Amino acid sequence: DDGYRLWLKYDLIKDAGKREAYARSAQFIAVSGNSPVLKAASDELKNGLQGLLGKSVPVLANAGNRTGGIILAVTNTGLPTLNAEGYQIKSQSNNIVISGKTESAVLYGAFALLRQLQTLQPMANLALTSSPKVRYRMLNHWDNPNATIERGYAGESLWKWYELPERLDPRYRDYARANASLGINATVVNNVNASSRFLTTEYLHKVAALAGVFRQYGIRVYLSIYFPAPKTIGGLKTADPLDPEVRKWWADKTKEIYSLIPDFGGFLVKANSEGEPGPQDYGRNHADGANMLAEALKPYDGIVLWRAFVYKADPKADRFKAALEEFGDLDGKFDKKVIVQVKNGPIDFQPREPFSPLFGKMPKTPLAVEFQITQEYLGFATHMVYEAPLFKECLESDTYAKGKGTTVAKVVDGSAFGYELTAMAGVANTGSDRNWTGHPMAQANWYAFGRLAWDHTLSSEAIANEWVTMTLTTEPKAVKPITDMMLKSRDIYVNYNTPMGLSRPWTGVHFAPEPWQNRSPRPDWTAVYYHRADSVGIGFDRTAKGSDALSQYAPAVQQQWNNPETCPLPYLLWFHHVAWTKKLSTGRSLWDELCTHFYTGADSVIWMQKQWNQVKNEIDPETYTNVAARLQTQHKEAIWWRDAWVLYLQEYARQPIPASYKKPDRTLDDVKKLVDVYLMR
Ligand code: BDP
Repeated sequence: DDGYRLWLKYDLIKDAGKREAYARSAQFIAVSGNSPVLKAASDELKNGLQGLLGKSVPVLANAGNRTGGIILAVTNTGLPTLNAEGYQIKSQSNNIVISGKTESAVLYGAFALLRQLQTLQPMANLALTSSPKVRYRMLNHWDNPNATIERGYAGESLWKWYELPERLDPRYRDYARANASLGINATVVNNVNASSRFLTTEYLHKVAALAGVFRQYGIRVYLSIYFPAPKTIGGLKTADPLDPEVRKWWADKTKEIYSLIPDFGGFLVKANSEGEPGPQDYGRNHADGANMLAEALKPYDGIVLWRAFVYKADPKADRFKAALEEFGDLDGKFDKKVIVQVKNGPIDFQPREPFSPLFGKMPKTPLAVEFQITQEYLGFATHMVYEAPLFKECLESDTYAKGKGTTVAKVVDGSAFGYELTAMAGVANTGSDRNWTGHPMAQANWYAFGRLAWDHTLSSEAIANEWVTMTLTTEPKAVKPITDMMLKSRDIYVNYNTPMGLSRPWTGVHFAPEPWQNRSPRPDWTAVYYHRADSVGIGFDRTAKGSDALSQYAPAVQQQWNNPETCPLPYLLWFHHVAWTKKLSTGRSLWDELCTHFYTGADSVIWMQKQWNQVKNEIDPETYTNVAARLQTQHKEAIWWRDAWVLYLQEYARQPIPASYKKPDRTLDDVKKLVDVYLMR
């Protein structure tokens, strides 16, 4: 198995009894009309059932008096609780009726029914309803025109720009199927560090060709824009968002886009961020920039996603505070068509961050949460890190913005402040590798993001269970150990990589440990800026005595995190500079506690290897060997991380490694030499 089919495998169900029972309820598929979306739904059902049941199921235009089949119906009656994309699957007069108010809803229902079968759930007396909790469920591809992917670890871009628009790689359709199976309905096809090229007529035709494939699966295409495009491709002298000519240029360009892509989704913008130009270059603010684009989109059904990932090169500033400092005052100033897209944490997709303080602080501005699915800071495509617990940790964090229980999820899904536009974005981990994601287990992260974007109340465990059952094995005795290791994998990674609130211990490509890194064009691009180790202790003081970033949170949150005694240990060093000798709630000193995390983290990878060994006979051999080898690398690198940290920090802490742990059998210099190899050009 080369992994290409993802979780849509549709292999024959082994249990003949089950197969026959299912087959009795799936004797035909009835679908009226032949719209492309409904055709996609019935094609998927037909192919899926063929595989799962081993028999061909006819597609009829009308069920007539027949029973024992599956009926697809777009209808407005009898579905009061569903939103436009929600579906119902109901056993009715000896048929299974999949209904929804739109064609996309029915398509999602078709995938949901297949999932029932793939996970061996009963098919009798069905009464399932489900509506997505957010409206825009998006992937952000950081793909460049030259086919490279920023922070991509699974090959090149899926989009073959030089072949488009004439040749449509069959893979585009499979990509769309996979997304639709999760309910993902939006895709930004190019990097946020955007090239102007995508707004040229030449490239818009290529983008339109992709949109043509995705449309059939309920997916709209979006573009990241280069803010100065009116200059670079429009020949204007300025890109000032208040300049009438600039505004006209965007209005005309948007018109052109919609003439080629009538259901174009809108623009994603990274501006005045990490060197990308933006409205501030002209003395304007983020709202001025976003509102100009919203005005251009006004005649159409598109939106602007304006990113809040900003931090100025101020040597005295705390980067943690930057986004709220720039965006807080703009609350209420954005056009109705604008969503501000906020990374889950205040810094930058670290293995563990507290939630971004923007959530809860911008009641009048719809905020989307942006997660990173690609494992830029999570061991690339080599380390196994199941990300659902990371996503959930953020979504379930309590902002206390409107009293207890105002979770980030409720801010994002609009229930807290009544946002009209709601969105969740994930930076994609897909690429041209045959198995899409490089690490076979990383497919689960794409899956988990999509499922949570649809319904953030699903548990990490339920999602892992589904994914393993659909993708790797239906054997319960194998599903359990794999799910176990997935659920623990994120904490294991954090333990050897950035425990207790450490962050950003690397520079460059974000691969090798470099906690000693102290030279860079700006201080917040060094590692020492973040951990602040000295002879007394370690950690970033963000209390009132330090940067006071904590004051950006609601009082109830501050209360918990302000005091090192009550601050949860996983966040401790995010907010406090703690003495090496300080006794913690665990009974250990800070130094001993840190060592314990580094050592247990690295040792836990051996536990993961054992879990994986156990399931050898239940897993496809190619996948088994692939993952086993990656776990070997992961173990080697986990020890590398551990050694780098303990040897480096020991120079400040001047404490022995706890007696229960074996001292590293190399010196700090040895580790540094190893890291240097990865930094060579
Ligand atoms: C950082 C990545 C960088 C992205 C940036 C962003 O290292 O490649 O361009 O985020 O989100 O984590 O804009």
